Amino acid sequence: MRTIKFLLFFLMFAGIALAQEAGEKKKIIMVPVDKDGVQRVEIVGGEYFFDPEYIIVKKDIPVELIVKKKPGIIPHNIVIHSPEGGMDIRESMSADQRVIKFTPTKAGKYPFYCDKKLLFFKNHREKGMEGVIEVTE
Ligand SMILES: [Cu+2]
Repeated sequence: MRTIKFLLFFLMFAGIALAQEAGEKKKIIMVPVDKDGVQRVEIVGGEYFFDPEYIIVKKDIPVELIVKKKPGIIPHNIVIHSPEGGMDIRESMSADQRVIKFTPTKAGKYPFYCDKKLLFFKNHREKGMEGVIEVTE
């Protein structure tokens, strides 16, 4: 009887965990092309996230990432190390907006992340501060 009770409890918790995972939606932004032919998107970074965390842009059209850090003492940056896709960026983030310009040259999915870390702690990317730039044809 005890074993069954334990099993039931276990299944209940496992069910909750699964439901939470399924309910965790990614914020996906399809970046529109402005009248001047630039794909502009604002990205906010903080502990420990990027918002939005998944952006979709078109190939061979200039992109401007307008990046901004949530106020706070913890430093953040944004790194996109994908020269094969026309993106090799490392920019520190501040509470003032900064504009990062590039033109993606190859379709694919490329990670962006913050690689700051404090002493022996995990870096921010490992704490969840990462996202994806999807470049489409
Ligand atoms: Cu960071």
